[in-house]
Amino acid sequence: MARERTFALIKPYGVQRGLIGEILSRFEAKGLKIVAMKTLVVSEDLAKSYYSEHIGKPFFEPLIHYITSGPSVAMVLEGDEAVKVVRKMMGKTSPTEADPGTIRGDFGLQIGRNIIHGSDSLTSAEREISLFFEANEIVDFERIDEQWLYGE
Ligand code: IDP
Ligand code: MG
Repeated sequence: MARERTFALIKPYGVQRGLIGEILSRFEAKGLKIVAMKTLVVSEDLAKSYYSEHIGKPFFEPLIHYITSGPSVAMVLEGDEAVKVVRKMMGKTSPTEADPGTIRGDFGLQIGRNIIHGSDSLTSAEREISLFFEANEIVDFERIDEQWLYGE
């Protein structure tokens, strides 16, 4: 299994609905390491680069409007197969299809008001991490429970 870093963003409605702590505690309890994190209001320029894969789709403009509408919390999460693990913990894109027990399945109803984003591949993770963080904002450290999480 490969140790990976992935990018996650608690979107404006997740912040406004007071779900930052709930979401972070799920990631921490899973064993993922939060190696970088910040609160920011995503600018229009950043939003357009971040969601460039969706340019031209009918939901692109509303998505940009939503993501820039208030503070978000950006983070880099590290752990074995972190990209896949975070996607599974988030659940399907549509909150009405996402399974109970997943973040989207538990805390929302509308696809246009998703409360969280997670990178869909290692390539996207690298791209998104570099859009939101400078290299010196990402911290290498060991959690005290790592030998219990990963073995020797
Ligand atoms: P993902 O967030 O599960 O990776 P993407 O297809 O990358 O899903 O879509 C990015 C975001 O765009 C979604 O989180 C959602 O907020 C929004 N979105 C995707 N599809 C639709 C749609 O059909 N209608 C409205 N918003 C959508
Ligand atoms: Mg996506």
